[in-house]
Amino acid sequence: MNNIIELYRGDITKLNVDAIVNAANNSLLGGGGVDGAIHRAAGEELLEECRLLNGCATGDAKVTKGYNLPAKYVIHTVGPIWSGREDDALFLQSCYRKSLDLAVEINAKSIAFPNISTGVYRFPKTDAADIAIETVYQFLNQNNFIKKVIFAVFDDENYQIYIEKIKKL
Ligand code: AR6
Repeated sequence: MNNIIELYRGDITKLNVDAIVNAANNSLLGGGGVDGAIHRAAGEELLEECRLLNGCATGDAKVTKGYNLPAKYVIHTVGPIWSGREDDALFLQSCYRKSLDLAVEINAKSIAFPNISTGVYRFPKTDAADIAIETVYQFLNQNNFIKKVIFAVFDDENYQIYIEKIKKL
């Protein structure tokens, strides 16, 4: 498992993988944070394709091409805005799970995730990391199609959290 899961520190838009995951909002029409960075790097055509998707429910995922990105595809998922309720965790888990399912559907063997919901959406970072790692780990135990899963961490706090947790896998 250790050679499938990888930790990368930096900008997810630079990664040359089959699919990168976007932490989007329900409109899928762009925003700040990683969403803004992905739209800027992919170019205008990404927004044009997103307009055809009619948004996305929280916990769900939809795919577009990657346009000017090195990644072939962008899987847009919508994390929960942290509320403190129990279903926050279920929605976040669903983001990872549905993104992985979609990756298999589009034949993506390598996928990179940002730390969904841990920015503007304020999901506690340690809990979010537990959910992300656990969901990916479980998926990889049941499915051997995906050969590389990269956790792309951008901020110091997430980096420290992930490095500790990944060591223990
Ligand atoms: N590469 C990788 N990770 C990044 C990058 C990057 N270029 N830029 C930021 N991050 P956020 P959310 C990390 O706020 O909490 C948007 O406006 C960042 O350090 O981007 O799911 C959407 O349109 C953090 O750990 O996403 C939504 O409205 C993580 O990405 C809303 O924000 C997620 O932070 C979604 O909020």
